[in-house]
Amino acid sequence: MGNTTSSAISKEILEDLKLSTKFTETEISLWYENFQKQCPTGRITPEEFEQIYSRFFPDSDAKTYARHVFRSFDTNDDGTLDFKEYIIALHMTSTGKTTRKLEWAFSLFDVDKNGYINKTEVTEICQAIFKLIPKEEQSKLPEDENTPEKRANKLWAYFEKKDNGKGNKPSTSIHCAP
Ligand SMILES: [Ca+2]
Ligand SMILES: [Ca+2]
Repeated sequence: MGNTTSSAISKEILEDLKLSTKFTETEISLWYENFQKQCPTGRITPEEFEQIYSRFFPDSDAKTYARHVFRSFDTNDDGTLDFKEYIIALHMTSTGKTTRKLEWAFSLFDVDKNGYINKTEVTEICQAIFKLIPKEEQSKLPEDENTPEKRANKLWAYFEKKDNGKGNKPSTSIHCAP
């Protein structure tokens, strides 16, 4: 076994992640090792991410949704997920606090990343989510939300009620580093 061949995680990233996720140093280091094994390049491409998602949803089309999720976590917009973005994603979708999850949900819906959510964006995400639901289960959905459009209308009505229809901005900024 060769030792010290894999580069250790940088102190700066480690400290940063400890602060923003509350994962322990050991946890982060372990994930880093795994990440490097699975992703020797240190970056996850959208295609790789789609494959990961497809494994979770073998009976449906997870591609579109995976692409949106990928975009929402690619905070520096370089078209790949690096280790830091990946850990934040992991944190957000598993153990994240509700407020954090809301921030993430916001960035998921804000397709063009302009800081506002419009109805087209809500419809787009609802369509992507619908593709995750296997056909036979779609037919069992309640009458008022059994199509992406109905679901989007419902969600949009909820947003409008909250914000008097003036477009929706998050109360806290989404992508600001500590
Ligand atoms: Ca990135
Ligand atoms: Ca937008």
